[in-house]
Amino acid sequence: MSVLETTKSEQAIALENQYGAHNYHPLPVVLNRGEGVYVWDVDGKKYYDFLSAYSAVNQGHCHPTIVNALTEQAKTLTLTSRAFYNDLLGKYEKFASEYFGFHKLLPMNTGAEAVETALKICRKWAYEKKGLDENDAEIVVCENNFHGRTTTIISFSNDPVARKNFGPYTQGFIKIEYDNLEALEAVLSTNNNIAGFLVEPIQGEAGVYVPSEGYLKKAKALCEQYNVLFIADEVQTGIARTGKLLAVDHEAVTPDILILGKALSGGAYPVSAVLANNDIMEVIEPGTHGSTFGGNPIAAAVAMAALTVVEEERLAENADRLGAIFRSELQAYIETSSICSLVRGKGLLNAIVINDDEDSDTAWNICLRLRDNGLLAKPTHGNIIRFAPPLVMTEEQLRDCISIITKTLKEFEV
Ligand code: IF1
Repeated sequence: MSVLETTKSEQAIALENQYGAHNYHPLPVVLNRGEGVYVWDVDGKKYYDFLSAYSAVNQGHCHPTIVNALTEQAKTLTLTSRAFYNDLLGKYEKFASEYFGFHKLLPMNTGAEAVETALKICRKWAYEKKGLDENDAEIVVCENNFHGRTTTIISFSNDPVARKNFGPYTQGFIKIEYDNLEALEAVLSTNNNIAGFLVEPIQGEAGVYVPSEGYLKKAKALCEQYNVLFIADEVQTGIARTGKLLAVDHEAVTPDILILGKALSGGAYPVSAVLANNDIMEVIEPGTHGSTFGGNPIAAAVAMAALTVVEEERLAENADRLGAIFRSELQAYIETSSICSLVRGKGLLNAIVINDDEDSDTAWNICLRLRDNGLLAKPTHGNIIRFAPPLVMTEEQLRDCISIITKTLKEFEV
């Protein structure tokens, strides 16, 4: 190859650089194929995927059951809009409502849209059922939350990069410390205008921050006591990722409003949803909310297939079992490590903390070396590396991955 020639990877990256908005800083690897726990780059190199598209690909890349549902439905009927009925939406709504144990489902496409939907339902419920005066409703959220990218959602983010210069911001949100029941009780007991409490059962973007045992259960009890809706954002933690179908299942909590996205489609198509019981969902009437693509027949077919795979392949049990192995093996390594100080997580949603400043590039460099060694992961908050492989992984594959990770960390030990 002459010095002027560029590789296929370099060409793909240069095109994105020139013609795409620069709203991401991807790890330099260009993928063009995926199957199960593996992805391949344009030069044919094979990797373990340890991000799973931020937990959207829990069922593994290009799962045949899901791809088949997608392609068959794509050949039959793709979109009707909600101006007319289609023959799959009702079937899917029944299937998913029963699957998660709610009366009703409202279909959307992306996680952020589903969060917005939940916030709208919560506010309308507060005015029409709880009896708050119009425009007085407030929703309690947690510091270091991540719920998406819309203007309302970033209004209650405290990440300066996500927020700055996108104001003016939406009113009506109160931020309290995550994993702090006293803070929740303090705001609920002193403010009569609280409509809901929006929470991630494990904070993903914050660095896979698992709250104290009992936090969710007691938070739900406080919400009940003060007639406030408990809204669980399970976009990232849901659908078997943490070793149970939902992360709230670890504490036997039933949210008033459940928000799902990502793995609801196994990553094959954008599908999100909000679930609630009739007394809450009935505040939504014709014209109050909607989406052109929400509830389309492809989404319905894909989501039913994706949920069927989760059940048939017992992915929650597998995530639970493999997650325990992952954390105990990594913990054993960390005992004698100077570069890595902590492993935490639940099921197959885990992270390690690298012993360096948040603004150091050590974690980034470790991820580059992991890539060279055949495993793809991405740092979050500078010094934390998230590990979230597809849940269809076998124990043998997981042990192979653990040895890649520990071998790579060893190269950085001082
Ligand atoms: C990106 C993190 C993961 C979410 C929760 C709603 C949404 C998300 C709990 C919105 C989205 C994403 C989006 C992705 C990065 C990512 C992420 F790093 F920010 F934390 F998953 F780990 N609620 N999470 O985690 O869903 O509208 O994106 O479908 O590139 O911004 P969306």
